[in-house]
Amino acid sequence: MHQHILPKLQALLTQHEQLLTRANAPADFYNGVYTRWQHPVLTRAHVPAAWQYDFNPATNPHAQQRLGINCVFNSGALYVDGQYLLVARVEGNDRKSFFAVAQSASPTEGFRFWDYPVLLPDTEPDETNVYDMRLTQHADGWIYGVFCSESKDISPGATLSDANAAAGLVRTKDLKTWERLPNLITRSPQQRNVVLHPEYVDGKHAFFTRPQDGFIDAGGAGGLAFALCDDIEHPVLGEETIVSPRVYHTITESKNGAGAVPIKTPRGWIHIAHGVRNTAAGLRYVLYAFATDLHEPWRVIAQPGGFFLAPYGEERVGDVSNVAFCNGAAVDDSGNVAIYYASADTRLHVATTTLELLTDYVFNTPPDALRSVDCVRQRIALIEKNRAFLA
Ligand code: M1P
Repeated sequence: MHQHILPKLQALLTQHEQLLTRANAPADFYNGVYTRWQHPVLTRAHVPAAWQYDFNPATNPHAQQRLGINCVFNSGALYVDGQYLLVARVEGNDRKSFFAVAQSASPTEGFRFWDYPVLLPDTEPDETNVYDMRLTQHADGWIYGVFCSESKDISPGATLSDANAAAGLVRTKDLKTWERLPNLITRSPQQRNVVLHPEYVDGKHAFFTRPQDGFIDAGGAGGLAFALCDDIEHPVLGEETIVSPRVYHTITESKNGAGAVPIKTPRGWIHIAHGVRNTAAGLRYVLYAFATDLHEPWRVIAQPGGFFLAPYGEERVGDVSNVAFCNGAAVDDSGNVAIYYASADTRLHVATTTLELLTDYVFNTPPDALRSVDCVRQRIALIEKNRAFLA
């Protein structure tokens, strides 16, 4: 029992502790590729009350929320020394996002935010919003965070809502002290969903990028790309080569983008990315997976057709409905993989799998046949193959 705290705030602390100690369990969903879990791993209810309420009865006699939290979602992820570390996107009621570290010894439950959110070095005066940090444990010894650094477009003719997206860059050894490096300079007018590859390529830092013409619209930009950087402390990217293109009448038609940091397996790098299509109800975001060559990580060597994970059940509904988004996965020493994905830009879930299952999925799922008639042929071939087993 805390002394001198209003009863309502005491009740909030008790509820919060109950939530943080709640057990999670596999959900009633099966596809043989990954396990979904019943409860999200982070929601706005996981954010400490001390971040939202003034606990002094003299200045907050009605126990009102002063700085509300709207949602917790897209999160970078690391597995270090038996601990799962998430750098989540937390959004206040004021629409501004910021980063906060949550930690657990379990991939699926018990995540607690550290005492304070991350205060990034304030080196970009025009920056209004930051979000979607990808955490890369790089071969150079640093942990890098690459995130979207958004600023208002103040060029002549720009409307009130026009904005510019750039890739912000920080590095740290402990997720506590952050060194901010300059925002990436790329040849694209807008840049979001940038991921630093964990190994050097041709002796250089290598990035997966997503060139785009507009803040929201990809425009003429071709898809998820790859580029090299000569000097990480003055990051200017060279030519961006398309790795995973947008394709008509597929899950990537409107746009796509890199998600989690590529996962190394004996057969290749496995990528969990997102693809976007348009619908009468707005954009639909799903996750898809592919593999690239171990030595030429820009070269796709396996591309399953369709989505890997799409919003399911209650995941469909939230602030931005029909969105599944991933910017972090953690792999433990035994090859267990925790894929952290957000639903509807509102809360963060986990899907658990293994390197073996992911590899099977990526290398043995048929590619998209691209035309309905060929998709039916593909399915008939599967049915024919199964006849002997079902007779
Ligand atoms: O609202 C869905 C997602 O939209 C953006 O992704 P993209 O740049 O591919 O359109 C991001 O802002 C992401 O945070 C968000 O979840």
